[in-house]
Amino acid sequence: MTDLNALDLPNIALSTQGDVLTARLMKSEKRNALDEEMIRQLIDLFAAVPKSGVKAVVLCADGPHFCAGLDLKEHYNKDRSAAEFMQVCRGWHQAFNNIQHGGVPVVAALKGAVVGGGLELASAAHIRVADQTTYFALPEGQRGIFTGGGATVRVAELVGKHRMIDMMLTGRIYMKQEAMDVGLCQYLVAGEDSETLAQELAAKIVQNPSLSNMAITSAIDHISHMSGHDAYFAEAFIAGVVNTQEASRDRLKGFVEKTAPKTKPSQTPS
Ligand code: 1HE
Repeated sequence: MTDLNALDLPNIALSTQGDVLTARLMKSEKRNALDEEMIRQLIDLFAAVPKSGVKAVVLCADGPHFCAGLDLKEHYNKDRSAAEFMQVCRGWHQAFNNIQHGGVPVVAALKGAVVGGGLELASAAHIRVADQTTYFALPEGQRGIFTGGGATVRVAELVGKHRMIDMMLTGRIYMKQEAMDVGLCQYLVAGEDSETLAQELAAKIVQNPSLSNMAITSAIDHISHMSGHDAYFAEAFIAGVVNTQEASRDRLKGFVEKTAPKTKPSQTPS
């Protein structure tokens, strides 16, 4: 098992409750903008998470904003060449691929700005919970730059490429119910606390067998990029492994013996 506390993460605070790790971005003085060092820390953390025994992660941020995207000051001051920035993007891709495909569910608790690279980071999480302050934007067009952290794949998948093009061309901001409606987040809480619901969801998720969670968080995305022919084969193969796992036997027995809960809406009036 990898000890996450042994990692060198000066800007990400870690805490664990049961099987859930909370990873908090701690650069609120910069609105959690992503510089090369923060990306290095995200790469290291999410490479280690699958080997740590953690069963779900809540990704959240210190301060009023989740993440202001690319560190524009660093980018300006370094005056990078094309080749250098391409390497920066490869680091972002590595970090966010580690988040999305590590096999451990990641729930992002969002607030304030989730913009540019901040939205790229959030879209690598499996579940996004927004609060009333959360807003989503891709201000790259206005800044004279382009997305480089996977948005052309992940954000385009969430909202559709035509909406993404509009966001980048016009700087359009989505928030609240409209952000839900276009698919930027799956949950919207009434107040200004997305973390409580994110923790509740994570606590629920860790009750599933880890192999099921790994298949759900990784296989669906991989399969969606395959041809139909290959996808059916891959799905059957994964289901062959997951649906016959030892951890599912008791759950199936519970259904057969009528002790397991049924899948139907709660009787409690809302
Ligand atoms: C930053 C950054 C940053 C804040 N890089 N330093 N991202 C953007 O275009 C968003 C840029 N940021 C903003 O529009 C605003 O800062 C916020 C709306 C996020 C927050 O506003 P506010 O009033 O709460 O804070 P602030 O006073 O603007 O920022 C506080 C400090 O954080 C300030 O530094 P200070 O030294 O003056 O105290 C800001 O300069 C600093 N800060 N955001 C660097 N992004 C792989 S390609 C990805 C491409 C993109 O991500 S494009 C989107 C870039």
